[in-house]
Amino acid sequence: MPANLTPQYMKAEKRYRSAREPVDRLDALEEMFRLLPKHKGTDKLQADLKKKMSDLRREIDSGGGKTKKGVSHRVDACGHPQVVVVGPPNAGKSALISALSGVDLEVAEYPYTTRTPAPAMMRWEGAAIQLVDTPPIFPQFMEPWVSSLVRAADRALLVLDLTASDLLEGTEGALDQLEAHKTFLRTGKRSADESFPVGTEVIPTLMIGNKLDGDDQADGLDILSELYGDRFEMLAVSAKNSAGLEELSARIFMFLDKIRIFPKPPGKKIDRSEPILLDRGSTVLDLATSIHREMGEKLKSARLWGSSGGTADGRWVARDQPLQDLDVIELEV
Ligand SMILES: Nc1nc2c(ncn2[C@@H]2O[C@H](COP(=O)(O)OP(=O)(O)OP(=O)(O)O)[C@@H](O)[C@H]2O)c(=O)[nH]1
Ligand SMILES: [Mg+2]
Repeated sequence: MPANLTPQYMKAEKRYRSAREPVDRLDALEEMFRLLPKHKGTDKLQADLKKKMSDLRREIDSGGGKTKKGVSHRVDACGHPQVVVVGPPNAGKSALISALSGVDLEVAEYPYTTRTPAPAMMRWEGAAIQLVDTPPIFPQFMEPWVSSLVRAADRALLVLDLTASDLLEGTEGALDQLEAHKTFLRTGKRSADESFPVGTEVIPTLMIGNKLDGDDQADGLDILSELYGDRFEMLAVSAKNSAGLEELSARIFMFLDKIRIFPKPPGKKIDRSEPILLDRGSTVLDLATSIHREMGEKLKSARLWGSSGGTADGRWVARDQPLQDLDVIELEV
């Protein structure tokens, strides 16, 4: 037992030992983990706590706990595109999401700062995109629900610390853990002649090299490009000094392959501040249905102001009219 455990830690441990319900035991374990000094001497204890927390979460998720309150790890995107952010510990996932979204997330220099998924909305030219922060993936350990989050998302960002001495081990470890849960990350779509184990999901992912401002980042970039250049498109950024973040925001939007449509209520002026995002190839009817199913059923026709402007602006179009990025539509029901 490491000597430098604090009285607060011992108190949390006592609470753990006397707790009966899995949720209470988990709560106490999480507090113990938070209070545990993180250094080499506590490596074994850290791993032991992580394993116990993971077992308990599994037990609670499968109905073993009396109450599931507070332990669901699903994140509702509320109709917005969802991009999940994963990677090894300390890569700067939370710092990057904070910088992109303006939401204040916990950032710290020790690993495993983030414990539960945290949504944060980023905007790119008015388009709202939900980013989801996740706990780190270690080469020997990943919260099992992280892979479910990734599989449910539209896209993923794999964030890496370009200055890390264990950059390769951390990258490979994270990819291996996800693959063990049938979740394969890569930038391009799956090609027809590839084979994966049954049930594997391929999640379109950008590789993000973070800490571009730090020492030795150039070596990290070279290593990643050489080893993963064929599998991932890579962007190098600094969450700390915002280098590359504008390009990254634009790239995330393009990567989602969405179009922005501005719905115009009849009789009102055109307002281009809050677009609705639809899949490329969507029609007027898709727009109506995305606003409300009943709206789709009742839709008669629509007026369209094209993104490129012109004399036909405000013309009547049919329900099956394909939409273009930045079109303005007035729905007639
Ligand atoms: N130099 C530099 N440091 C950064 C940058 N981004 C994050 N950091 C630092 O890296 C450490 C880890 O940042 P976090 O955002 O907590 O990393 P994380 O990936 O969310 O970590 P976990 O939640 O533990 O997985 C903190 O000390 C940050 O201040 C960056 O762009 N440059
Ligand atoms: Mg974090």
